Amino acid sequence: MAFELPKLNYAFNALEPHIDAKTMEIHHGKHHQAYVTNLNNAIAGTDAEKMSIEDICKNISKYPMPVRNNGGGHYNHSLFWQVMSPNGGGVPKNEVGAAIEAELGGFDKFKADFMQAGATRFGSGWAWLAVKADGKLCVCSSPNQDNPLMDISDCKGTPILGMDVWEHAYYLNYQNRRPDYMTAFFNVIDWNKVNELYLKAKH
Ligand code: MN3
Repeated sequence: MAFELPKLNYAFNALEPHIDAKTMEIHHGKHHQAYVTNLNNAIAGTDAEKMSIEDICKNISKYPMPVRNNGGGHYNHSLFWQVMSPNGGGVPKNEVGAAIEAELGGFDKFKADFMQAGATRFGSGWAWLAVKADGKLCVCSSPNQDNPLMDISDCKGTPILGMDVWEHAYYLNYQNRRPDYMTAFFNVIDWNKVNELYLKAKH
């Protein structure tokens, strides 16, 4: 069973004005689709065809670079679409919100650290909120399409929130203003979904 491009739960224009429809359409239909197509080509005829994308990421050191880049691209974007919503934004009042207060110094400190992770990621990559093996939250970033699930990652854990800071995620609307895009991203974060992923990752 080949990997497939997941459908979005909302229209391309649903995240406007924070993320514009054209960016969403190209990002999902062209960029993510290319990761899926290239991943399927890279694993054709190998055991990875029978594995979940999570298990491929966890064992990524065993695979050649095209699997790392495109498998990461598929996993990362699949998460990215899910953690955004037209009804998103605000400050979480649920379990993950409590954990951010207790473990990351409060929401404002978390937001500053998360945006700093995205701002200081030179070139292309991702900022992450992840649950570490000890069940505690951490904020980090990764280059290219790497992610905290990968065995080669500097920061390891289960990602529950990912922010794409590749230029293709924001350039049409924000040009070089990555900080403006990151500020806008906070207006579409679906904290209900992040909480769902948090509770699942804790067990
Ligand atoms: Mn992207």
